[in-house]
Amino acid sequence: MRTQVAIVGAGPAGLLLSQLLHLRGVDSVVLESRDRAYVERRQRAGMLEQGTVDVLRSSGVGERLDREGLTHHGLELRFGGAGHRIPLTELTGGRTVTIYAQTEIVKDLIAARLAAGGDVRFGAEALAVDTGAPSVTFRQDGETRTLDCDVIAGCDGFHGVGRAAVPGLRTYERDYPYAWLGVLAEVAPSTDELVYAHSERGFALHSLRSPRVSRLYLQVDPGDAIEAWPDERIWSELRARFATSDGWELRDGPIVEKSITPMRSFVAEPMRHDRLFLAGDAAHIVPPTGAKGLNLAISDVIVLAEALVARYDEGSDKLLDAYSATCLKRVWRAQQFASWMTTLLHRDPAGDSFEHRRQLAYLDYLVASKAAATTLAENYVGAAPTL
Ligand code: RFL
Ligand code: PHB
Repeated sequence: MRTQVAIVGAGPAGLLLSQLLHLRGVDSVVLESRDRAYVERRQRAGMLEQGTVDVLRSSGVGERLDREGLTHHGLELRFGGAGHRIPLTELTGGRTVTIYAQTEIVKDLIAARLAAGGDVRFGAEALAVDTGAPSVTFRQDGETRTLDCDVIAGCDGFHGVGRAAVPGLRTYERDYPYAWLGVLAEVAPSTDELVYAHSERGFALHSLRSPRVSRLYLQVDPGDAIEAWPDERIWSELRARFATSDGWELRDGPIVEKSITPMRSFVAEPMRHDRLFLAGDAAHIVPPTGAKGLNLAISDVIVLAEALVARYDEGSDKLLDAYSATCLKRVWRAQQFASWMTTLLHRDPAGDSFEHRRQLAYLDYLVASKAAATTLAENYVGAAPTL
């Protein structure tokens, strides 16, 4: 078997890369260890930067996104029993963010690749990558095969095999003493815009999926088992953390999915070795508070697709050689923002009251100062993807 670009992983990074290359006449094969239903159902991100929306549109997968995506012009910071709106669009020269679930992006991209005759293989687990040959050994239907290629794209997420093939990798890591319990509930959202709530009981986030489905998150202990959180306890804790002095009410409804995710910051450098290029969660993880993970994965593959096209069309390796440094600049900016926003909003489990007062002082400043609010807004909406 042979292709130009072997892509490991059918998450948003691998699928969009395959689509971008296809549109520019470059062949790829996508190898995905899970089955299609699993990758289409895996509940994750939902907040898209404008640059992400723009690239999905220009890649021919924006139709449903335009119909069903929810455009947002602001967000709410809630603390001390009151809500404060940060007018994102006003503070960023007209930029917006869009709520459209990662599951839907993945479905749209898979449908587009398959409709165009693309080779996306589910149940195909990459076992090893040879960065020099280059080739990927994978197992599908009980058979072990080798995919030869010009270039390998390691889009196989944090637990994939790509990163392990980079010798001399330098990693930077930070763990946080909290985790997120995420729930998907069949109930109309109680808010039009996202609510990031800081409270003495811990952080909570009210996000949305559609006019009838809400997505909510709760700061929990990283050691907590999901069994410790029956639905009733989740709703009562959410109610307590979102409570305002003006009687705002949280609507509840059936919880259809819930899971606990640890929080970490992680960067692996460089994002390239030989003919292997890492993209998305394979190379970096951000805590979800700043909503940057999916957007970074998309931005990596935009850079990678342009660089590969320059190589095939013009014979130039200049952009490929700059790939790692180009991506890492944006990655570190996002790391800084995500860890800042995380530590600003979460409760210190040790109950450090100095830390709590420091957070409240900064939150007061954020909503009182246009300069401070603009810093938050600019980072939240994200810069346009750059090459
Ligand atoms: P993915 O999505 O993990 O996809 C990797 C794919 O590779 C497959 N794979 C393999 N395939 C073949 N052979 C192997 N050996 C393989 N090993 C792994 C896996 O099965 C999988 O299909 O990585 P990708 O494409 O880099 O995408 C990254 C995003 O998924 C991630 O950054 C975001 O979901 C993070 N994130 C958020 N990002 C945002 O931008 N905005 C958000 O609002 C946001 N919220 C979140 C989030 C992540 C969360 N969790 C659960 C981690 C909220 C949560 C709760
Ligand atoms: C989501 O809708 O899943 C979401 C939104 C904002 C975040 C994290 C997750 O910061």
